[in-house]
Amino acid sequence: MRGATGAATRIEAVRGDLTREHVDAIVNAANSSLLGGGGVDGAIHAAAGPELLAACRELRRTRLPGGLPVGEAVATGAGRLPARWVVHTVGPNRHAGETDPALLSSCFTRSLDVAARLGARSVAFPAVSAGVYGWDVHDVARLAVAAVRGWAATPARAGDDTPDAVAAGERAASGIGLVRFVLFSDAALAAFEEALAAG
Ligand code: AR6
Repeated sequence: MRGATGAATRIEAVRGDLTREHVDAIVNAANSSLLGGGGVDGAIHAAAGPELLAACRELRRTRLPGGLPVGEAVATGAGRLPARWVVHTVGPNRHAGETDPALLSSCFTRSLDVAARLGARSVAFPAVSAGVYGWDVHDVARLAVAAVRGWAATPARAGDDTPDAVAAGERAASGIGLVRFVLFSDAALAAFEEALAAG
């Protein structure tokens, strides 16, 4: 059960292509430049069209001249995608020595914070960092499921206006009723199903 609304957040895993998801927000496994790349990032930019890259360039010019830090998240529109928004996050790159699991958990919780603030009701994630960035998909699945469950379960604390409490208030007031992990392979799907079944 989640916070003040008492509504449950459904968490599920499916096999599929994130670019075809009809949810309010899809999450992009981007890099700090936000200017595109391979993997799911490349697929999202290809399917969304030039509007997405233009929005990312604008973010770099205005709010993020130094790029998006690892573990953080930021939203743009979604161009031609069926989703309304793309939430861009940057996973830790194991090949660059970024092995702190808290950074990967943060990708999921910060993305949900951003999506909640937009008013999204459904959010779809890929297996952030499980491709080019070299994390074991089982580790990603465990961390992702725990992070989303923790996010959905954290209650707001009335009268507390610290940044953590404000974020908790946004979580509690959020209408995110569905979080879907969209996996590109049977092996990745199995890893997420195992993590979900582990309660
Ligand atoms: N739908 C769902 N999942 C997908 C799709 C898709 N269309 N395409 C790939 N995946 P990766 P990372 C899976 O490499 O490890 C980029 O160049 C893929 O099988 O996309 O966070 C960025 O610009 C894997 O399980 O992201 C960064 O430089 C998962 O998505 C870097 O790669 C994530 O793999 C980020 O690396």
